[in-house]
Amino acid sequence: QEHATSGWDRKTMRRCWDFLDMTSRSFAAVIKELEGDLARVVCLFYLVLRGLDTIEDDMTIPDDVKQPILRRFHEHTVTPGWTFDGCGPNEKDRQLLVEYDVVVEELHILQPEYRAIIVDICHKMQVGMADYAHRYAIATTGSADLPKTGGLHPEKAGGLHPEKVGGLHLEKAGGLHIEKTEDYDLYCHYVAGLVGEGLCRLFTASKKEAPWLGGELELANSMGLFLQKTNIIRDFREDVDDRRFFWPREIWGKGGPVGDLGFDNVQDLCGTDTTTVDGKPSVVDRALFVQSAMILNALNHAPDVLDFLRVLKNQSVFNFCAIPQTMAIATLELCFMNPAMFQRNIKIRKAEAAELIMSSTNPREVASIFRTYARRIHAKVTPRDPSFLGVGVVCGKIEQWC
Ligand code: PS7
Ligand code: MN
Ligand code: MN
Ligand code: MN
Ligand code: MN
Ligand code: MN
Repeated sequence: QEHATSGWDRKTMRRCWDFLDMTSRSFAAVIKELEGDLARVVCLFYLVLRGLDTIEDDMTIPDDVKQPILRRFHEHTVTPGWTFDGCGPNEKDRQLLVEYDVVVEELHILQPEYRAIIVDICHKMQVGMADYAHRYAIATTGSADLPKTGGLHPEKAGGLHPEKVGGLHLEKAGGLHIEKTEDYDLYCHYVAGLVGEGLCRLFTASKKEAPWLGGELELANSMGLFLQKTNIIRDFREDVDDRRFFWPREIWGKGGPVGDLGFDNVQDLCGTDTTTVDGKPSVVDRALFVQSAMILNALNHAPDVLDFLRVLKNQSVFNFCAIPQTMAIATLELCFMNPAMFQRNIKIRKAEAAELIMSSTNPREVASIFRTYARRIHAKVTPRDPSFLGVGVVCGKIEQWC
């Protein structure tokens, strides 16, 4: 049964399993452990979104080239023989797109109900990615015609087209920047909240989870946002070096949650000056206060995560959902008050990750892991930090959760 639904008898599906190992550091193991046909279905879902994300991430593709590829990706993904070799040589997952026809072929023999969910989520995500990439391209070419941000609703945000904006020809290479906290949440909804929604719909379609799980959009969104925000916090330096500014100015700028201690330029958060003048916090201290505000913003999703995990029935689905979440809270604790995060990529220790994988087996255990990390975060926050009270409140909520 397991063998039949995993597709090991087909050359194309074997290549897809190879690509899962090649493109995913964290998800490959938990996806392969999913029960029955869910392993293959989620593997293909992952590869479709990984393909799309590889195009989004490639900052060497100019906006006017990237826009039409992103906006038609849901068509390409079901077009027999479609491949793409336009990614730069440094794009780590470019080979997946070079041989993308194997994913297309497997999607064609997938049950139509599963395929429809995958294509629908892909379509919604590509629109969001294209709109955000394009908004940056306009901002950096100096046009005053910056699209209105806050009002962009996921369903309505399909209307921007490169050639239509102020008659500008956009040659600038890619990049991305976010101004408002609500734009940050919407971007994260597109690239991760929608993944949560799609996964819940796939779980429901497989009959391994309740019929109503596919409709739990709010909690599914929080599951994605908690992972995505953690990734964006940890990868700050790498992303800034690549011209990706995900941290909203509303949080790191002056007059935000850190008030006068905010910055004028986002790059300045990487400063290493530790001198205090007339008792004013140093650059390093101010950057840590901004970091606290970002981590507090992410931690606010933690109660939803614990609520979500409580409703799952299937053990393999539980492990798949829970392990990335416990890794995420451990990563937030590692980043909290850690100035090294602004200089290089920091990662939780192998032994700590192994311990988390082994103990993320049921809702009570996961809540206890969250409690442990919440306490460690609470113990590190200083009363001088503008997020002091907020961190205390959310850590209290996590500790009280039962
Ligand atoms: C289908 C498992 C479980 C209800 C490629 C899993 C990149 C954090 O910065 O690879 O590119 O290296 O570290 C994943 C909800 C999505 C959200 C999003 C699809 C949880 C394209 C994961 C993975 C929902 C956009 C990968 C969101 O991080 O990033 C499947 C429930 C892809 C989940 C991206 C990020 C995922 C991400 P980077 P990573
Ligand atoms: Mn990426
Ligand atoms: Mn991306
Ligand atoms: Mn982009
Ligand atoms: Mn990242
Ligand atoms: Mn990465």
